[in-house]
Amino acid sequence: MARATLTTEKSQLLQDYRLMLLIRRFEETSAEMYGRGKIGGFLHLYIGEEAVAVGAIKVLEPQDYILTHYRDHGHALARGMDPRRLMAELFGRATGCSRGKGGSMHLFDTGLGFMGGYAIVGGQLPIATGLGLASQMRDEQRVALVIIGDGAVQEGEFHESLNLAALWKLPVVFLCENNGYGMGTPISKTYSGKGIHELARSYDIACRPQVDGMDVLAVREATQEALTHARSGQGPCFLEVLTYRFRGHSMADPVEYRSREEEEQWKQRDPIQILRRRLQEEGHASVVELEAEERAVEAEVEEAVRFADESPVLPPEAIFEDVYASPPTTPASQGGGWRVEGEEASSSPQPSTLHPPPSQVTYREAIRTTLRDLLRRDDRVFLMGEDIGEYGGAYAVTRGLLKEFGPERVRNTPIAESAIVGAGIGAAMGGMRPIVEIMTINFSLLAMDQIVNHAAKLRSMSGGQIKVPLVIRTVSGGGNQLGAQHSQSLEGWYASVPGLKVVAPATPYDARGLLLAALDQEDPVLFLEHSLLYGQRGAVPETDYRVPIGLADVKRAGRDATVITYLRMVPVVLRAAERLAQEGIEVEVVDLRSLRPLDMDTVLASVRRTSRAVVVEEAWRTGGFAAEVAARIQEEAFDDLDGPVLRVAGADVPMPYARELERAALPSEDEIVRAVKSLL
Ligand SMILES: Cc1ncc(C[n+]2csc(CCOP(=O)(O)OP(=O)(O)O)c2C)c(N)n1
Repeated sequence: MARATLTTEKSQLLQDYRLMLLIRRFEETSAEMYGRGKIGGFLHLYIGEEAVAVGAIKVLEPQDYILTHYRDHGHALARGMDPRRLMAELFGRATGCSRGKGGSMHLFDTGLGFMGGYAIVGGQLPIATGLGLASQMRDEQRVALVIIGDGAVQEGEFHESLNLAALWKLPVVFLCENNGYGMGTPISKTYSGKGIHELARSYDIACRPQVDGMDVLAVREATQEALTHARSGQGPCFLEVLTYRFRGHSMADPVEYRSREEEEQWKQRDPIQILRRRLQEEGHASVVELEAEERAVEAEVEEAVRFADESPVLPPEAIFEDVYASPPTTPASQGGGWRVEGEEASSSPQPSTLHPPPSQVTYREAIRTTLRDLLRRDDRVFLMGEDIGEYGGAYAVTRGLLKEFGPERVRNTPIAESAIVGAGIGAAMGGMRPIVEIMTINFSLLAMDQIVNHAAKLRSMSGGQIKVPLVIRTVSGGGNQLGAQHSQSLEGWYASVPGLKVVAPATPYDARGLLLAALDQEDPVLFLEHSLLYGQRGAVPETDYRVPIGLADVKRAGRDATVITYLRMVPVVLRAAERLAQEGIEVEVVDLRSLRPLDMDTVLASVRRTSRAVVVEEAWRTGGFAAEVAARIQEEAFDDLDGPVLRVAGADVPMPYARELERAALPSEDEIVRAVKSLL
């Protein structure tokens, strides 16, 4: 028995030694390749910290997840990533682990549960929390190990994520590589507390403070304990591991902020030398054996360089691949309209039959009923947001759903927008179909990093490996005297982001159809609602119909001018069109319904027939989405136009409170009527 333990220990220690050495040689070679111009961008080396990656990652189970930061080469190698694919990624080659689209800071290998390197400090924390949530909800026994630097602990996302993980007892292990510095600022100048682990303790999270990160066995033992704790359903664990990077923050760093003596002191505790000594002193390996390992590692890294060097780069047209996962929305210039898989594209300029006579359900009820249907039919669907439970949502959309589905599937969250969206992203990556609610688009700015830098980009950065089927519901626009911080229309910002889909239903029928379509997507969808539409009534079939994402709708036919609009401005424009009709002017009203993808085919077909275009939106005029639509019309249909493309938009002011002033800041029927007449 003792003999078996010794053998196991020997082979494990030798494996650790070899892996740490592989990381060291890989990094030294990367630095050399960087110097030769083979590697671009930043390059953050892991030299000195090898024991942390190997100690922590080797004890994970194959099903566990790892998320880390931009100093990720060591973590990827420790998880078993092929050094050839890693070097090829640094070289920007098609054979790289992220097809050359991620680079050094964004390594991915979902087959290994390696869910990415993230270059936004702290950005991976809420996502790891979401993966933990998915694991818990699916009863999978998977732990998410999330590695951060000490620099991340002052980010809001750190606190939001620790709190959420602790509240919901999620199987997450937070590992902080405390190497004493952010880029060049020591932690003593950025953190006023006593020890980083105290932050975790304040959320009642089990902690292991000050683990010796230069000793692979100490890291291994601490991580093992943390994993057992997390896997047993007791909630997250926090490890603070003390380590040191022997090189600069990146290759560009001359390291002028710390003394050579300090560096020398740490180098005395070189983790590879510590392990080498132990292997020799305890009789696990002879010098001959160790040298054989060293030669093998040398050869492996050389082979990685050769492989990377000989690998091709993706062709330029491949930049358009991996942006969206769902194929549905391809420009159907061949056939008109935008197409959803299995749906016929509509090229009809006729008003659709989609807006039946006023009756049955409100816009709010249409959304609520659809959420209920989705929850009933698919176990993967769950709702998450502030006050969506007992309170029923700030706009009462989710009222009653908690009672029917319980707190697991209708989850009240803390007021923590970043964690809500990030956890949604992680849960989506982990196989769930989350629908998260952000009370208003104004508050989405607190989650903008998660929406724009993460949800939208993960697929591309991972070379097509990650899918984020997340729906984010939120309310846009004004008209309720809620002042500047609750009333803006910011969707144009999101509509400019590749990787996101943005939809904006104006009718109960479109709301149900677009929500059902949104849940079919494998991509993140921002689903916009408007508080002044919630009471609007319309007929809504209970069937499973879809309103294709990326398909506009002609809400009124006309020959004299086209007015293009969306969301709350649709009924306003329709009323203006009614008035114009009384004067014999027939306006065609195109409701975009989707801002991204944008159905320019329907817009252009209409404009080509009427020769006149006005774009109406509630958002600020400068840089608004109407500017994009107007630019596209003049680029693509200039010769068909009888006049300039006009815009009627919100005033360029923060939304004022007083009823009369708010009215003055929003587009009015009168302005729309005037704009159309000015073209005739
Ligand atoms: C949100 C954000 N702010 C700033 C930066 C720039 N930046 C990159 S690395 C870094 C220091 C991070 O230090 P730490 O988390 O301790 O990790 P380490 O580099 O020491 O491994 C900073 C400020 C960034 N990438 N993201």
